Amino acid sequence: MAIERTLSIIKPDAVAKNVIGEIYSRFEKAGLKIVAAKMKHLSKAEAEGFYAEHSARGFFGDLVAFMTSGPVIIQVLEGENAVATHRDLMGATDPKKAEAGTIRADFASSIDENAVHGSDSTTSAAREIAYFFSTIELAPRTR
Ligand code: IDP
Repeated sequence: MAIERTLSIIKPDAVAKNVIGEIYSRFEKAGLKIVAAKMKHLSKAEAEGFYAEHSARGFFGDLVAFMTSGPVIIQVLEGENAVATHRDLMGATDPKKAEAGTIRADFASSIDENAVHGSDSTTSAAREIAYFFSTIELAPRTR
């Protein structure tokens, strides 16, 4: 199996609910390593740039307002099939449709405030990781 990296964001609703540790614990139990991480309060321009592919959608303004409503925790996760493993842990975009035991089923309240983001492909992951982390922040681990 391929070792991949993926970008994860714990969104403002989950940070406000004080479940950062609970979510990190799920990553670790699934064999995903946190190889880079930061807390950040996104600017409007940063949120708009990150979600640029959704700029024509009706929910774009609300999405940007939500993502800038409080601090987020952004991390790079590494492991076997990290993109799919992480998407499985997250559950469906709409928490009402998310499988029991997933992060969104347990911590998200609506499709607008759905607790976490995860890259949907290795191509997106490469773009999203580079959007938030510099090369030096992504230095390979020696132990
Ligand atoms: P994902 O986060 O599960 O990958 P995407 O389709 O990439 O889902 O959408 C990005 C984010 O935009 C979602 O996590 C959600 O917060 C928001 N979003 C997506 N679809 C809707 C919608 O129909 N109404 C409101 N917000 C939405």
